[in-house]
Amino acid sequence: RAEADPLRPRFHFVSPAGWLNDPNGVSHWDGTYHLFYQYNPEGAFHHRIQWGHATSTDLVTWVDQPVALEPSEGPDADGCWSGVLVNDGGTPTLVYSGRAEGKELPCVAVGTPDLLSWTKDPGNPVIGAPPAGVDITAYRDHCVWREGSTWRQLVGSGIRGLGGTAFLYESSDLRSWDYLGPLFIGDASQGDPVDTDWTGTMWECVDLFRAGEGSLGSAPADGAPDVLVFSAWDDGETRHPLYWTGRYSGDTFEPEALHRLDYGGRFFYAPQSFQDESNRRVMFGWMQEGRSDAAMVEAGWSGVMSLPRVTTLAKDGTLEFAPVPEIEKLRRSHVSVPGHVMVAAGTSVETGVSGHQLDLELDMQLAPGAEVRLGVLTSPDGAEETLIVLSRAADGTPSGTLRLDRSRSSLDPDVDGEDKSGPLPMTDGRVHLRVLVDRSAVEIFANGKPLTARVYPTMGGGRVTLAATEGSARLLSFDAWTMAGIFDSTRNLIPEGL
Ligand code: DQQ
Repeated sequence: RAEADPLRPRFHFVSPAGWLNDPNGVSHWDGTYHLFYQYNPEGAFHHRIQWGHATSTDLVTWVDQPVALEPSEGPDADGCWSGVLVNDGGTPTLVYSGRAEGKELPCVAVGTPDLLSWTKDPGNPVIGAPPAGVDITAYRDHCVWREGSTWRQLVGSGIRGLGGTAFLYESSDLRSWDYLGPLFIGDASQGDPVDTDWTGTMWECVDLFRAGEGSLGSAPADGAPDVLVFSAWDDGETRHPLYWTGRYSGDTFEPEALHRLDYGGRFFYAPQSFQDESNRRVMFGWMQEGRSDAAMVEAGWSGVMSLPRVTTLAKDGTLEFAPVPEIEKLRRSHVSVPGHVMVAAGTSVETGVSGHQLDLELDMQLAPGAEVRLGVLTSPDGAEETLIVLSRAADGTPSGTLRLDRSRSSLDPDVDGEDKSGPLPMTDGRVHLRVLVDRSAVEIFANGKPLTARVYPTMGGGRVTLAATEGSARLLSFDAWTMAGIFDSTRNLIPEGL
C-alpha cells in the first residue's frame, strides 16, 4: 500500500519503510554528507526509535545505509532518540538520548571510519541524571561543540513554572560531564500556547551556532550574532521551531530577539544544522504529517525530510533560507511564463504549468494593497487547490504577508487544513518566490522566509494558477521546472540517470 501512494514525495528524502521524524547527526565527513534520522521501520508510528542512516555526495541523491543505532538492553532499551555527530580527534562519535523507563539520558557511541557501524559506550548513560534539585519538564536532545580544548554540550529541557531551557555542560572526553547551569531560561508566562511564537515549557532539539564568521565562544569578527534554535514544545500540543539571536559568551546566552524559524510551524520541526566543508550552514527539518495516526498507519509510511536549506544572515539580523542550489540538478522540462505583465484584481495568468513535482521561481512587484495567489496541485475543476497568498499592506509600508491557504487543498475532511502565515519583508513590493512541490510536501520561500507544510489532494490535480485578488501586481519573471525523482514509485533509489 505504501508503495502505491501518489502522495509519497519523490525528491524529498523519505525512509525506506515505516516512520521517520527528526534529522540527527547531520554532517559532512570526508566529502560525504551524512543524514541520520529518527526511524521506526516496523510501521508508521513512533515506537522504539532507531537511527536510520543515508549518505550523499551532493545533498540531492541518497544511498540507504544500515541502521546506525538500535535500542538494546540498558539505557536506550526503549529508543535511541535525537542527537548529533561530532569528530572526536578523528573518531566519529554520536551523542544521543537513550530512552528507558520513561525517561531520556545522554548516551555516546563511536563509529568506524566509514561511519557505518557504531559501538555504544559501556559507560552509558554518560550523564546519569538531570541536574539535581531542578523540577524539569523533560530532558533530551543534544548540541555538542568544541571550544578550545574542551567540549561543550547543551541538553534541551524546561523548568516547571518558568519555561524552556537548555542545560550547559563541559567535558574533556565526551564521557564525563560537568554541569555548568542553564544557558538561558525562556519565559513561558509570556504569551499563550496558541501563539505561533510561544516559547513553550520545554525546548526540543536545541541547536546553537554562530551565524557569521568565527566559531562559538570566539570574539565575533563581523558582529554576527549567535543563534539558538529550539523546537518549542508543550505537552498540550505546542510544537514549533523558533530561534533567538543573541550572544553566547562565558556560560550564558544573552538573547536579543526571538523569531519564528518557519511559518509552517510543526511542519518544519526539530531542525538540525551543520557547517559543510564549503562553510555553508545547512539545515534539515522534519516535515511531519497532517493526517491522522490511523491514516499514517494505513499509508504504511510517515514523515518527510525537508530539502537541505542554506541558512544565512539577512541584513535585518534575521535568518534567511534557500534550498541548496544542488537541488536544481533535478530540474527537467522548463516553462517560462512571459514576464512583464500586469496582473490586476480579478484576472489570472494562464501559466500552462502543471505537475506534482515542481520547482517554481517567480519575481513580482506588488502595488500597495495588492494580493496575489499562486495555486498549485489544482484539480481540473478547481475544487482542490493549495493557495500561496502574497499581500502587501495597503498603506504603502514596506511590509507584507505570506500565507498558505489549505482550506481547499484536500476534499478529505480529516486532514489538517489550518492556515499558515507570517510577515513578509519586502522593498518596493518586490517578492522573490520559490515554491517546491513534491506531491504532499510543499516548501515555500518568499524573500528568504520559509513556510513549509503538507497537503493531501485526493483528485490528482497538478495545475498551477496565478491570479490577483486585490489591487495589482507586475509579474517580472516566472520560471517553472518539473522535478525528477530520486525515488521511483516503489521508493527505490534512482542514483543514476537523473
Ligand atoms: N523527537 C525525538 C526526541 C525529540 C523529539 C524522539 C522532537 O529526541 O525531542 O523521536 O521531535
